Amino acid sequence: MTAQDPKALRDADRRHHLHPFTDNKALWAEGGTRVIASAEGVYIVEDSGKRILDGFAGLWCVALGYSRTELAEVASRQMRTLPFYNTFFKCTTEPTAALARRIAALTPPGLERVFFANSGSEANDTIIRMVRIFWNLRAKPKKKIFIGRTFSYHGSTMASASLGGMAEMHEQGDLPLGGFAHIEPPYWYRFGGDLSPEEYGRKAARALETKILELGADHVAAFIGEPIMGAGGVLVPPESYWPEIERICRKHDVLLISDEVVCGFGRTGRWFGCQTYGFTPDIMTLGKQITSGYLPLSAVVIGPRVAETMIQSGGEFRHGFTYSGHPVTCAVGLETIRILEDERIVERVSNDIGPYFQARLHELSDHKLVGEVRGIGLIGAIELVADKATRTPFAPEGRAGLAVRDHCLANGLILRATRDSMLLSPPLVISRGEVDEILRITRKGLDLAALDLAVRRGA
Ligand code: PXG
Repeated sequence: MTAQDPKALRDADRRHHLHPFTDNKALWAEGGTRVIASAEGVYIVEDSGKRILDGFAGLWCVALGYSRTELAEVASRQMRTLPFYNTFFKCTTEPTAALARRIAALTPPGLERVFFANSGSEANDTIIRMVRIFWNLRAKPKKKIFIGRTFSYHGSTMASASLGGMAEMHEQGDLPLGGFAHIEPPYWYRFGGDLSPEEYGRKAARALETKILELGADHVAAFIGEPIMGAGGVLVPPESYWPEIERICRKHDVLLISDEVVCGFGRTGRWFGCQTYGFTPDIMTLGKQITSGYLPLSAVVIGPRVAETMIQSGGEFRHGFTYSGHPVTCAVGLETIRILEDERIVERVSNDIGPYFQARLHELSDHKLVGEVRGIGLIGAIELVADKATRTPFAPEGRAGLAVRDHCLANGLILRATRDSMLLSPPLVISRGEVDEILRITRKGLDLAALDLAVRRGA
């Protein structure tokens, strides 16, 4: 089986590969997998040679695009110097310690201690364990419950999927586990009614206080949220939301966790989403763009309260992964940060390409399928509705989104559909011309989907 033998390759995939987040039966009935053979800049290339603009940065991760040979060179050099060593038995490696120091310098003051893992899911699992240890050490062993939000995604392990609020995920594996609760997300367009965004932001935040009081503050360990909810639909909170969440967490002595797996490393125009929204978490989850997606790496960044309690109390932290602080992934993380800094990419997202992308995206508001356009920096969503005046969603939910997605793909653009919101998070290095191409294809996809939907409705 070689790259020249596409049929054998697809056959191997069909017989032996169980795909994540996929209906593995329908997949083959619907024509099977597409083989991505290579990539260049912001484009992926299928084995047929077809080039597709990746409006989704792989899976929210390929910040620097696909052609950064510096990252490959750093990985290769590190593999030849020290391909692996563990960080368990009083050992460290140069890239591991150096990356911990870089992350501590970039994150808000006080968040200075870094634990490494391989995925966002593992990092969030780690946080659950860590927070439980923290409250036990603080002699508040009843503080165990985590509060998350409906629609949110924090990972796929049993515990991180319990933190998340996706009902379809909870249906599988009898989730959530005990000790997890959820509140409404700040989704003004869907739930805001007649309230202004700012009024609604405060109301959505106060759902946290209501839940804390219902459970009893002495039972609530932490609240977790993404600054902007990504996979759940790019839910951009009103400005009033996070300051109120922070106030409520402090008032009730509930730890505040910012899951920055999607928002981190420049996506929103600051290094981290919590900086964009002006709050200081006790703990942060980092992943994805930390290596521009070139290798799997995640990190938990721990603020002074939790870090000092855990460290000063002494005793072993009986938790870790074989590849925690892997020298090759950490070297690639360091190089990613170097490039982001040297090329002033985060500033560019804030001052130049981000505002340009948002302005062009908002031009789609005039389309008859588009109820709301929302976003900041290089993250955005276009929400489709059946009736703009009444914000009535399509029924059944999801069909319109898939129609737009499929038309865009056929015309050379990848974007993602969550319910009927089209999500975009292109590589941070995207050019204005490539943004124009995203918008040209998206408008075409919307026009074609509108025709399909009109036919189905018999219009
Ligand atoms: N937190 C957030 C906010 C995420 O978006 C995770 C944690 C888990 O990371 P790992 O590395 O364990 O996957 C994520 C992951 C999608 C999609 O379709 C999004 C993610 C993963 C898979 C699919 O948007 N986000």
